[in-house]
Amino acid sequence: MTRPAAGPGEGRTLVMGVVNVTPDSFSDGGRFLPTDAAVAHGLQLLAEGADLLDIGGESTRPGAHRPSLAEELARVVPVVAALATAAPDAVISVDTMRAPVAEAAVAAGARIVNDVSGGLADVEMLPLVARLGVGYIAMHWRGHSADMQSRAVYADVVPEVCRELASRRDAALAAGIAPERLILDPGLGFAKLPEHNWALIAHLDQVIGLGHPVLFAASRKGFIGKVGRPADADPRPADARDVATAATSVLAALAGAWAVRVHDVGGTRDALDVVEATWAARGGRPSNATPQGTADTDRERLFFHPRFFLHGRD
Ligand code: PMM
Repeated sequence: MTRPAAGPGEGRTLVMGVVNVTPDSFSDGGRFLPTDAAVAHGLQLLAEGADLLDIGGESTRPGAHRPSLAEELARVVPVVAALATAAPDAVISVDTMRAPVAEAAVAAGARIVNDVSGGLADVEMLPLVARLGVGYIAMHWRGHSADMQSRAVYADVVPEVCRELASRRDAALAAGIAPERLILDPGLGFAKLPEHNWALIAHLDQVIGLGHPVLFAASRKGFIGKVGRPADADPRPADARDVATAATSVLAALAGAWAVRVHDVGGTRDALDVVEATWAARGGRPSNATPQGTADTDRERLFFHPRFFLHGRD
């Protein structure tokens, strides 16, 4: 698929800030569990330049067990509602695999459903999202976190992930989700060993070639903690992984990712501003590094109004 070239500052890769309202996420679990703390954190991420906020109440770290539906609703919905009220222009996505949580979060102000299962965990999810008419992020997924790493078996990871993701794309479209509202994600760290994650980073263009905007989410994951370390060394602690994460965000931006999902919004903005300044000095982005769905000519057909992208920044 050919994509239009964009001028300097146009079609930049967006920053999605993570607000985990969970007691057990590997990177920030427990820090933002009370509603007030989560809301304050979301507002802080917006102040640092987040274009979108992703609010989740279920930890998906390898081995994690699921909260009950009632628990997930109680964690997520008050935070979405409070942030939608405090920051009405903010684009909020809800990170959930459950249709009832998605429905309640959209009623509370979320505009995107981020479903790490790509519709596989809850058969009601795809028809619900189609009916609500909101954005949908479909991630590559092979099963729940409790035992997902046993499914990290690939003969050739990049084409296999692309094929499985394409089948989720087809299911989403068949359920009636509008193509311009569909975002794909290779699911780094989900049923993947470090070498699988690095192969997907190296060949992100093939995921982007599936024809939809791509969300890239490497932030603070285990394979980031291990990069450059001897095989038998402990990984870096989660909060010491942000520089390496920012390096992957730059690679994703160069490949034309639509957005990066990160914990460190300020540092990521700095890193992506370096990319933008470099493109500007060259007189514009090459067309193969222009994120799909954010170039000017694409905006007309997008559910995102440009001001959602540009609030407070341009
Ligand atoms: N990873 C996590 C949670 N949600 N959503 C998408 N779309 N893609 C991801 O890779 C993803 C996600 C796990 O990371 P966290 O515990 O730091 O939130």
